Amino acid sequence: MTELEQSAAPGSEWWRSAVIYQIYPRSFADASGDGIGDLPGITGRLDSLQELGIDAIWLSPFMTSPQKDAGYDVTDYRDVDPLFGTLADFDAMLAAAHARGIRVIVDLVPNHSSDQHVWFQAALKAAPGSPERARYVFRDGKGENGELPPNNWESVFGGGMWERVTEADGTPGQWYLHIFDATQPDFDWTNEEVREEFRGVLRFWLDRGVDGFRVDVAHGMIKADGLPDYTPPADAGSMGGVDDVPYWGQDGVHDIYRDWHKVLAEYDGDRALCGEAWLPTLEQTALWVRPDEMHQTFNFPYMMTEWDAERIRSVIRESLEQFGDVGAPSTWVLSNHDVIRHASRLALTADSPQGDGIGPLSAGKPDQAIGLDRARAATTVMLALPGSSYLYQGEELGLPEAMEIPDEFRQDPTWFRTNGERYGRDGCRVPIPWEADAPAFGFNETGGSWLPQPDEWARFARDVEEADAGSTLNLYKQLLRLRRESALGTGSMVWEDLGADAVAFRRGDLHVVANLGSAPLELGEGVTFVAQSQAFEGTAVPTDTAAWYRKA
Ligand code: ISL
Repeated sequence: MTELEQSAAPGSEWWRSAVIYQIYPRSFADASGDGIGDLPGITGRLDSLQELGIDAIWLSPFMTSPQKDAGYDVTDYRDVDPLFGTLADFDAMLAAAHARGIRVIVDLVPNHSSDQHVWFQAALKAAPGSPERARYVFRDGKGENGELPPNNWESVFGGGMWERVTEADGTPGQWYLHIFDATQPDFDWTNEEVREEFRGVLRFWLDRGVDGFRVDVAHGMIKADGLPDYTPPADAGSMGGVDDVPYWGQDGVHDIYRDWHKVLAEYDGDRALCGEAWLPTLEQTALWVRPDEMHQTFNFPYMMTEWDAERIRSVIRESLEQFGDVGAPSTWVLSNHDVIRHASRLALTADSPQGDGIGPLSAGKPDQAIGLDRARAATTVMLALPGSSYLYQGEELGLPEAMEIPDEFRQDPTWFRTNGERYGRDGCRVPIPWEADAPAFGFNETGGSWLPQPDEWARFARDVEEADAGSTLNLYKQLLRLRRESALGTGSMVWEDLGADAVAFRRGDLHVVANLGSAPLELGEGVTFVAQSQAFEGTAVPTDTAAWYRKA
């Protein structure tokens, strides 16, 4: 590698450099004690997030929902589900966050609603061809009596993408499309009524004062004309194939975001849209953040990069290029509520691929110590990169994936739709530990927890880690403080060549290195360490370790 300088696209808006902490409301803090987290629980724990040193929070959905997909199945986009509290609780949480200088982004789920949404219920009662059906994707089936689905698409959660309805007169009827669970019918976004409804939803939350939206399935809202058959290539993996997939990344989605961009621009304070668009290449991903579209989009190619120095260097380099070309910041993310926690994922082997979750019977479970070392090193690199970083609740504690959840507790629709062939995502969604000696590790006062917490999580509890100078929590706090002091979220970086097994670059006079090789990496004389992903003596960086340092 030669000396190559790369910059984050310039601009002063907060979202270009913010560290945004994802709260999964069910599993963060439970004030009501019913075993499911809630908004008052979040309000009560905001001080901990302020101490952590993040800039903003993103809340996964808390709107009214029958919870068939943990809230990603909404019945009322303008209200809070009683499980999580009330609109007044939301306002109180928002005010309390703002009072601490923490911005708030809410999750918006526009690709599909719940099947319990009034619009879908009306569509079921209405006739084929009616305006009620036209808000969703209803089609006649194939075959002599319409008994076959309209095409061969397969749901992300397993099984087919179509469900047949029974018409009002009791006869088997049309089919409706659902990219995800059958309880999550897709809207028809070519319908102006749907567009107008969501402009209203955006305004509802913007008027309440939210700083932006994380937009669910931002690559799926438009389907190719004629809904042609499509079979993903066998090696597509979790990122999908690179070919033209008729339900992902269709050109028409961009018109929707250009429209939303204008809605947000009517408001003060740099409100932002962040797209959840799983695209296999960075070139495609960057299309979501052209200047008149979204402000950020998740960098999933970065998140999915395995623990390999060459691949990590190259995905960082390409991210800065591709996002920079359209004037957007790159985002960086290592964990969220859909993937195996990175403290486990980064130690997976080819025998235990990522994507299906890990459960009691999974082969080749990751080594926890190696996973945690790598996770801490990966975060130490990530928080030094120019751009905006996303953290997922619990990663600041070094939480591993919960791998031993008994089957009877599982709730992810993936588990049910594949008859247990894929464990799904429950393992990264377990309520997080706050106090080692409290009921449910301080998640609430009753000890209830919608997914069981592993006993070993006592050692990851926040109070234990607060008291331990070498804990993952104190590493995160230190990195976030230094990142803020040195404004690392903006500006340029210069790549350094410290060998094939290193990821190394410089931010001004601050050097960053991660050693992914099997031998220690000697940095030589005159080095002063500012941060180490795990403590070591001398100037040789151990395997699976990262550091920030200055040179004499
Ligand atoms: O597109 C994919 C693979 O190519 C999927 O990973 C998909 O984009 C992803 O599962 C979407 O996730 C989001 O929407 C789901 C919800 O279950 C997830 O929790 C949410 O993050 C349906 O709303």
